[in-house]
Amino acid sequence: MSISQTILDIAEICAQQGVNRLVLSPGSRNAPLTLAFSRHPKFSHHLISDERVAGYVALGMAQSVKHPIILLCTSGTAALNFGPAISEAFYQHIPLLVFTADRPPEWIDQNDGQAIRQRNVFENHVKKSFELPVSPDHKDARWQIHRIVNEAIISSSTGVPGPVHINVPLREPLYPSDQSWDYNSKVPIIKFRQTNKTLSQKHWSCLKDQWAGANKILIVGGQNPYSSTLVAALTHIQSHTKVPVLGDVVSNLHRMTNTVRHSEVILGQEDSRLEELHPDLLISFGGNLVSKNLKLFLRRYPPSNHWHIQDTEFPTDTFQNLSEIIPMDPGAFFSQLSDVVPSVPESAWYQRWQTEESRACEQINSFVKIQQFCELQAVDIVLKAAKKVHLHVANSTPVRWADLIGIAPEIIEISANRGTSGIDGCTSTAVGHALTNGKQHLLITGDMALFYDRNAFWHQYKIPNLKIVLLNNHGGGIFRLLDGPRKQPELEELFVTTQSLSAVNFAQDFGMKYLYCNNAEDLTKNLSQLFEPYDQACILEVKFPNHMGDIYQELKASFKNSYE
Ligand SMILES: Cc1ncc(C[n+]2csc(CCOP(=O)(O)OP(=O)(O)O)c2C)c(N)n1
Repeated sequence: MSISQTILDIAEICAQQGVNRLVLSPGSRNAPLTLAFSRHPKFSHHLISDERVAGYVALGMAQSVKHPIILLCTSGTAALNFGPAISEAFYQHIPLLVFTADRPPEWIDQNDGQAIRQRNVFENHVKKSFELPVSPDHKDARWQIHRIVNEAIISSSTGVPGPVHINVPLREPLYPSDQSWDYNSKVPIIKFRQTNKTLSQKHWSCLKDQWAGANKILIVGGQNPYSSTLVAALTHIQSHTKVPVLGDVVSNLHRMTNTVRHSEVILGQEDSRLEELHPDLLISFGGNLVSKNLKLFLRRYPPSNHWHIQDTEFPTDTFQNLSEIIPMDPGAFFSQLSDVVPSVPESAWYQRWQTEESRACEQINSFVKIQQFCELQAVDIVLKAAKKVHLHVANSTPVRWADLIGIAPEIIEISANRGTSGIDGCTSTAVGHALTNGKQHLLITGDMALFYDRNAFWHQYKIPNLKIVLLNNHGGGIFRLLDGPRKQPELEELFVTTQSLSAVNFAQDFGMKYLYCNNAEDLTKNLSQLFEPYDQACILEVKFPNHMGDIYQELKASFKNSYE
């Protein structure tokens, strides 16, 4: 009984294309692919039993190595569980090569086990979906399979990267017996020669005219992985033209000087003061923004022109006033823009934003200092202590507190699942990062997000370079902050969904070092312990005397009255 040579060719093509990291989940239907990949000398693999976790771990790995990671699972609901991570990868433009083993097509809807409609099952959240022919040994089928695997790899990593799905119907036998296992190094490899996009002189002169016609130009960065080219280009355009650069906490511009990082505070002011701050030319790049006030402000005060820099053909009109799509890499665009637009020695507009920034920075620091121990203060203490770490912030309030406080240049990079803002994979994504490099990784997370994704540690891999700060307010604390839910009598039961778990058993289950504190002093002490080396991940659970609800209302009010 033998496994088709074409299945081995799939692994060989991936290996020769440099796609040689695999995250797989157990099953029988996927056994031929499992063995084809894991027996290949060039492959490394991680076995993760929970497919939802496997998806997010692969996402974190792909984000870290900036290269497609292979995901593999068996047929049935196993495949559906890749869905959440695939949608996050789609919106964050992260390359994943998703293989789902499947029953032969004639068995779908025939009451056969683990048989669901997998063809195109992720079509709304992948760049491309493919289904391989069920009989892979006919010469034309082999040619088609070779071509599809090459095309899928190219599609996942070129243009705007993203997830690509290959559904693989497989007949029995699924397990080899006395078969010689040879990879055919002569498999066809299709190379894609990436070009660097730029604009014609005609387009540059149009943009130059718009630039010249604008008095108040603003550059806004949404979610973006750290890029030294982009930081260098923006630093130059800012000093050359005195145009303010607003960087959301997930824009990874924190290692740039003079960026405006407290837009949530600055734009939380009375409306009357915001009028003066609105731009007439807005230039944006990157993905989602965390700051709600910034989004509302840019929608409220539409500029005459809005350029969005992103290598894509479909418009992302987050502020409802998009006028230009510039399909270029932002780093390349801003470095070329410096050669096209005139230098400006000084600008009151630039100075105004710098003044707002330093005032807001002072304001948030003094507000945090005088509070009783709470999540906001805890995040402030943690962020000030964190040095040379890759920071991961979970959705809900942790990412919002990080955005309000701002992060220091000592933070290597920041990651957050802001593509879809789910709380279901924040821990697994950080685990994926930590499994790919020796850097120190720090995750700041809420309790719902951590316990929801506790299977992120249900595997055999030790993660000594992962440190976790758990802000345990026993439920979805964010709902105690939002005007809508906090006024409902059902708040605690139906929105906060109060929960009683603490992390002691969690840490024990997964052999982690456990630390605990419930005040600022002990937090500072425990943080130095947290960053000590251990042979497994370490978790510091932080508890709070009271809820943040009223403190947050006070904070918002302080933004409004900041000029009185
Ligand atoms: C998968 C998923 N389910 C539900 C939600 C809705 N949601 C947003 S925040 C939140 C509560 C998160 O609680 P926790 O992680 O403890 O953070 P906290 O609000 O306390 O900061 C929920 C349920 C979501 N974003 N993602």
